[in-house]
Amino acid sequence: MSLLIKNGRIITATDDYFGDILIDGETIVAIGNAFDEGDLDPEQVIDATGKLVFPGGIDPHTHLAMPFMGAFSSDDYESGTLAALYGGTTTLIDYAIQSKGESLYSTLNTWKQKAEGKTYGDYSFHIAITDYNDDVRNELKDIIEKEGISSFKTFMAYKGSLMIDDRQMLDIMNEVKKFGGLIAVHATNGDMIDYLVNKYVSEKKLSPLYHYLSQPEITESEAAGRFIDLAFQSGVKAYVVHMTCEGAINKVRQATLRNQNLFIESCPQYLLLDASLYDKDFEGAKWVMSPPLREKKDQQALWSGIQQGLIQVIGTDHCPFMWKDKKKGEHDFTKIPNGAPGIEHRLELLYSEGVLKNRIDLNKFVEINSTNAAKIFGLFPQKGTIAPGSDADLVIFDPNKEHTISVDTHHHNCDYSAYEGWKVKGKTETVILRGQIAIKNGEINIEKGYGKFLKRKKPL
Ligand code: DUC
Ligand code: ZN
Ligand code: ZN
Repeated sequence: MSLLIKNGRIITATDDYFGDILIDGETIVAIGNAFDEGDLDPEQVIDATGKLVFPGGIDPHTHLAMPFMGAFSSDDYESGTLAALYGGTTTLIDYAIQSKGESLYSTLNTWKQKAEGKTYGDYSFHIAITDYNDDVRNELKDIIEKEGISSFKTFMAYKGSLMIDDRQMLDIMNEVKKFGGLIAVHATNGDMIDYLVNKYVSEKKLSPLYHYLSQPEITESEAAGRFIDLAFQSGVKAYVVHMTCEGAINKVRQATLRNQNLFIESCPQYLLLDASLYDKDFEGAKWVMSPPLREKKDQQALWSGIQQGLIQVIGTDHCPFMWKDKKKGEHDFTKIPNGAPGIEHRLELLYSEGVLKNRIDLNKFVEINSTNAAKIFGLFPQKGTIAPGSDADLVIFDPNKEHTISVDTHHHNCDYSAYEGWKVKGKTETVILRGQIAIKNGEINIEKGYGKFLKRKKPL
């Protein structure tokens, strides 16, 4: 199919101009000015006058259909990729979590099976290594070079389940470095948190507020600093997921004094929501996530971190749980499954709260929503930009349309919204995925299963 998008304001990480985009099949074939439709004879034409045209969003941090803390995250690959598309995210990179005793190949196959035939949007996986041993070490080369999984996640917290120790971390780093891969980390100090959780439980302090109090800022700044030092020592490319606070950003700022391949991600919830939500008694469980929401001063530090280039990526850590699952922790915060929904709202929140409030410009908006993730995770230039030869993954965005985020209108399979009642200006109008009009007029136009697994290259 050929498709011509006319008169849009095209925004990439570096450019901002008016033009026409010609798509043939799955690929952008030409960009120009005032293309003559008669000569091109496209099968479809979209007039994007007055609209912004962005590269499709890439969310490199999601948890779909994940078994966790006695429940399953409530979006699977069908509903999760659908909600993502409605919000302008055309590609996501989900976390395949190794179970104890399992090989990395088995982990990858298990998660591929969950996704296969179900997805609307394109997808890949990072593998989270939770049980490291010689057999796992020996799999790393093939997983990177043959399977196209070039990033691995490690946990410095969730003691007793997901957490690994520093010695294991260093060995993983050194092995992954040999093959050009990247190590991502959930950087909070598992022992400190475990100590504080036990203290509050023994004092019968069991409301969601104590989830927050058991993960103070220093648990994150300490672990982030330690991880950054370990990564520097090994020389591996390193990525800290969901950074939330000033103390951790300051560790990143210090590391810029030395030449290190270090990338940082934060999430909309840490930029926009704060810990006062834990004062709402059990309703605070809606925002029980790890790390927890922080303070206003941390939001300011994160926005500054984006402006200063210390934070390169905004993902969502989308990990929704139904309220009935959250209620398992009604009398004990340690039983509240950690996570919240957000995959659909990333672009509109960052546009409304970021661009329109002059915290970021349009180029930075594209950088943090799409281009940098594509570069860091080995998808660029197939994904993450608008250029001839790139996949035709495009968002046509109405900068003036106002709407209110609500459980009544979101596409997440979750019975509450983390942003209920939040008013935003700017809305994804049309979404194109590999040349197909996927979302138009609020309707999905592609079949389930259209989304494809992406083998990734090594990080740039
Ligand atoms: N944090 C969450 O809140 N949920 C999933 C995993 C994580 O690290
Ligand atoms: Zn995490
Ligand atoms: Zn996560």
